Amino acid sequence: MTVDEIAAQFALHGSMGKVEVHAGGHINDSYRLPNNSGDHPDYLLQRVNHYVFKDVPLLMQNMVLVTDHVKAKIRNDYPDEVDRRSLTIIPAKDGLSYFKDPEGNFWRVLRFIEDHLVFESTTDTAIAYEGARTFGAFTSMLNDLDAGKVGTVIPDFHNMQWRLTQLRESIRKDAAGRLKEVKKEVEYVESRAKMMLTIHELGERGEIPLRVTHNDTKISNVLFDQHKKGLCVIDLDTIQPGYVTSDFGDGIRTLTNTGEEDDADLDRVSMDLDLFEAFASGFLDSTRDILSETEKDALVYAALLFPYMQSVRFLMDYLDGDVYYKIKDETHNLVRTRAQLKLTQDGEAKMEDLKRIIGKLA
Ligand code: GN1
Ligand code: MG
Repeated sequence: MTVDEIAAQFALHGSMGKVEVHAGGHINDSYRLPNNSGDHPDYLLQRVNHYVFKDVPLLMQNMVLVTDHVKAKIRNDYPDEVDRRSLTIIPAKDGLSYFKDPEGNFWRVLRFIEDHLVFESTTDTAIAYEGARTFGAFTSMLNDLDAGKVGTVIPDFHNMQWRLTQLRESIRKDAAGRLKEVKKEVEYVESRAKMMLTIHELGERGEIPLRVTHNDTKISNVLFDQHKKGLCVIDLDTIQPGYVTSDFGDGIRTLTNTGEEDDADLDRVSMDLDLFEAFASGFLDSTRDILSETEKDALVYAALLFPYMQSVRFLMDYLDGDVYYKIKDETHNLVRTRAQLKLTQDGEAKMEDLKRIIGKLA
């Protein structure tokens, strides 16, 4: 089927212009459907990657539940801007939230949010603050949505215990014969394993609650308005039950790094304390009233856990022979592992500062 034929399966209003490829995102494919009728919106058509997301109907069920919940809150605070501050899922003509084509691909349509800005990364603390505040507001709006009603899209996604078990399995198999190159990295990972299970254990003991979490809180998953104020959280694919530390920790991991996620020059990789403070401040300004003291105390561990968990995931993929992440060349996963370990080590060296900043803000 052509993209136009697929678009025609959805309950769209107006008359659609020529389909345009919409850049951004490493996992799904997106197309913008411009509307020639001025009184109807443009749409965003997306093919959801069903290799990464094994149960797309469940994913879409979560997305409907969460967007309905969030919309009801936004309608209260911003009655005129509901469609700009939350995602709108446009159903298929048969009423389902997705369309499955004859080849087995899953498609969905969202209302396109006009005049937005996206930041792939930033060194501007005001943008960092706004992004974090917007993610935190999302967490807050979902505070009263029972996590038991939301399905698990990727089992054990942020389960550190399971990630370590998987890594040890990959070490044992040494499928790609690369273990000899990563002895130092494995040693470091093992030396920190106990500390990195702190959050997992708090969760197991029920001391931090399961919430509905986003699980991919990079700054490019917030849309901003023209005044650089946060508008709307996007990319709801990984929403599932989790701990608040996931959304804080992955935000810190992606935002505060002064280098790249896969920087080969480790001297460039460090945790920027001003960006850390800006992110923590924005996140806590919108979650302070809903988080427990134990959750707040756990945030500082999340700042180390997420670079560490990401290095474990890259290291495992390197040992497995590059089966999960797309790579540029055959050292890519090793370079990524080292960069994320450097970020972990730098965070660890700054632990007292991180604690002081969170203590002051919490
Ligand atoms: C993947 O493709 P992207 O950037 O949204 C991964 C994340 C990792 C990230 C590392 C479903 O996310 O968990 O943190 O790469 N998503 C999945 O860059 O595995
Ligand atoms: Mg994503």
